[in-house]
Amino acid sequence: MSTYSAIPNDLEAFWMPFTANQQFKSNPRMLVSAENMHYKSQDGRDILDGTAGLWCVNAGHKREKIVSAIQAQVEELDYAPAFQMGHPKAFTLANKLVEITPEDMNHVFFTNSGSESVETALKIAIAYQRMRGQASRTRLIGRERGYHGVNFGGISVGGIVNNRKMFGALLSGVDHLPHTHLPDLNSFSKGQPEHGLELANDLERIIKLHDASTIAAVIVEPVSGSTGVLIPPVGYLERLRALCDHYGILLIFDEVITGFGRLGTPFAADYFGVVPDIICAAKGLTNGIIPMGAVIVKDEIYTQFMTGPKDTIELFHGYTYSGNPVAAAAAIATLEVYEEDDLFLRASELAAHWQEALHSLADHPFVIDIRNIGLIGAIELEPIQEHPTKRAFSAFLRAFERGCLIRTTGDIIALSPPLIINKAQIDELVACIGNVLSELE
Ligand code: PXG
Ligand code: PLP
Repeated sequence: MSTYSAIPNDLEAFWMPFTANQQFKSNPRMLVSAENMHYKSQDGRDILDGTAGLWCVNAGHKREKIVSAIQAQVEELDYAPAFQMGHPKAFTLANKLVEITPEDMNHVFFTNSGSESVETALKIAIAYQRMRGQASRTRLIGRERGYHGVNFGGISVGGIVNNRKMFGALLSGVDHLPHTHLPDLNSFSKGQPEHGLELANDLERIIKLHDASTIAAVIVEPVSGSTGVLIPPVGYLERLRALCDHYGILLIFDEVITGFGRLGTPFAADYFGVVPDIICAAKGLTNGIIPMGAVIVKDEIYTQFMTGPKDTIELFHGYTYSGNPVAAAAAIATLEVYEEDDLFLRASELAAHWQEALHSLADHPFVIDIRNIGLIGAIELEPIQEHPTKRAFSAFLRAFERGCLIRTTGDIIALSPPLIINKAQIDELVACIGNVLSELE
């Protein structure tokens, strides 16, 4: 058969995820290599990475330490069965990880993606309630506009209509909090918006409808990413935490995007000073290089499972690749890089510059909102009448032509560069977007 070619001559076989396949295949955009802050496109151009891949390459591309850890691991132990067998690196990684998680969150279940972390967290929550004698607590509460991956649990608690409407009845026993986007009150907010704390009280309405004794958990992204960067109003997460405590409901933070330094702290839980019962992580755990996710739980949850007979499996759940040796080696090296380069502080060092640079675009054509937190930013554009998403997607294409990788969702440009970005590169990214906005129709 054919040998590898950097230029595939037939694009049909690969059904691309979350992509307009027909459009892409008629005019493909290929990346062929990457280093530090840049991709190289197939036509040889350097592309400034404004999105850390898909919010995952937090330490920048081709980090030598991570590359060699992976190479060495493949040579030493390629695979080990995940069930009823162990290998040292999965334990080393779990220990290393709990050093940077909030206090009292010292137990880790490994998965292979954010979507799997979400399914795992939801299952643990329901099983935990049963284990502690609250078997009637089976309902799961998500939020409008939430993104929790693409598996059935995740799209059920998620709140993005296009991700849900094609896939039938989804999980039963799910309800949703309202989203927190209040453009009339909060547009052009810098950091946490002022208005909207009371939206957390909607949990009490849901509790009145279903009764607290039927609710296992609430799952939210501390900062919603995929839906176009929705930042929690001041006091909102604190209020959710207080209500969950009061009613015996577990609080799950889906930190797939916010974990590993995106806000200038290890996790968003640290940034907001609100500690959930369960954290879902993925992406930055291995710097995006090898698929891996993790679910971190409070000691109390793990301990509850460890009370039964010693020879019985406590949780009937796991993946062939849970704690995979190569992924574990990549994650250990990644955590070392974050530590050595102080990357968890980086977003807070850059936050003020990032905020000023982004908000300098406020007067550009079609800009209806700009919002930012840590090293996350969003520029919301006025949609073209009857053609939502078109204007932002055209910005994405133009930015790529001009040498910058941005992400768009709906008519929102979402930005999340690698944490190694410097101020000059922030200015370059923002200038690129400014030029693109001026060209838009
Ligand atoms: N939860 C959250 C909060 C996420 O952001 C997932 C779960 C699912 O992770 P996996 O690894 O299964 O994709 C995510 C993923 C984008 C974008 O540009 C966001 C994600 C994935 C791809 C693109 O908005 N988030
Ligand atoms: N489907 C079949 C038929 C399987 O045997 C397995 C795992 O053994 C799976 C799905 C689940 O695969 P994974 O553990 O990689 O999620």
